Amino acid sequence: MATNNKISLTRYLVEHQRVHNLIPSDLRLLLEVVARACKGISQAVNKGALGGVLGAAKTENVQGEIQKQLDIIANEVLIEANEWGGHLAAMASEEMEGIYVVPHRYPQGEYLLLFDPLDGSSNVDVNVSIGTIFSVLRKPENNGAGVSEADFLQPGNKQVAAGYCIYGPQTTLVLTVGDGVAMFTLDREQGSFVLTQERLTVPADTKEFAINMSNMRHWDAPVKRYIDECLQGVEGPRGKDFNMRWIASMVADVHRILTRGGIFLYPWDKREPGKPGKLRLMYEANPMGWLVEQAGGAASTGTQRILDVLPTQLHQRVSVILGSRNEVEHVVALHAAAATTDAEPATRAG
Ligand code: P6P
Repeated sequence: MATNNKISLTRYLVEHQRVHNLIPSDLRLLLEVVARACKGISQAVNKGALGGVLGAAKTENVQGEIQKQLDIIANEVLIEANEWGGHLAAMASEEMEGIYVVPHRYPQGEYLLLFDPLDGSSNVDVNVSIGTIFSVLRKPENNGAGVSEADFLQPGNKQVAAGYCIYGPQTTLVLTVGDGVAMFTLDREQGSFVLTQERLTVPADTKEFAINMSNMRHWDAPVKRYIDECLQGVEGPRGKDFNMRWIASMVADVHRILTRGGIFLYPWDKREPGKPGKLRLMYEANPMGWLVEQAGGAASTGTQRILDVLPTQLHQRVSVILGSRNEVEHVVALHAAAATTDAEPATRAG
């Protein structure tokens, strides 16, 4: 029988454990369980109306957002899949106010798992791609004391693994363990994730920006200036025309950027001036920021590298500007110039 040259997720992780000594076996097992849970979520999402799971639940999440039935289902799938394995001490989710400590009937492990179980879920009812975002941290040494929320409050540069699974025309898992970014496509006949791209790289330059333009009047000056210069096109200071995309599903917008480049912005705006942004640091910006950096891109709040932000709250939000490195650096330069009102950065064409 011809041996197919397909490399499964399991083989990729075993080789990263054995050959590159990059990941311990517990982390490999954790990632395989997360991937299996994502397959289960994909099945539920793909059923759509036939599964009777579309539409809103009768509850709100910790963010005060109406939960979709699939938000709750995805959250439960991830909890149930991961709580018994022995590699986790606790989990945190966009859909749960506090942390979920692994019950004492199961062995406690050395890792902390954070996730947005179904990001972009408002799109599920209109059949637009959505996804699961996850981040893995090590549980800090705490001399045998129980795990607490404070253990989760680590900057994104402490992540040991991060990824997402996008539920679209294909179900695709995108993952980093610190050795670049790999993409795995679900082979539904085999029921396994197969390596389809070993090392994703984000082009350093782009002509495509992703932002919710309806918020333009609320943005801060540097973001307004950046978008305005993009809209001026080839006659403007950038000397080139730009395209715009906004799927309103971070997983889908980031997947496009990892695949062909671009810049994604969800900046602070004055609708809720007390909040630094809409997206959450711990289980959206940090994992996506690390993936983009591992693919050669950049991820900034506008004034700071996202992965260096020191968290103070589990569900805190952050301003997000990520994607093609040169474009992100250009937006950061506009923020720096605005901070020193007398300095004006030369708007770099190209
Ligand atoms: P808006 C989805 O609700 C989400 O959290 C991200 O996936 C997405 O990028 C953003 O919000 C969309 O926000 O304000 O454009 O609906």
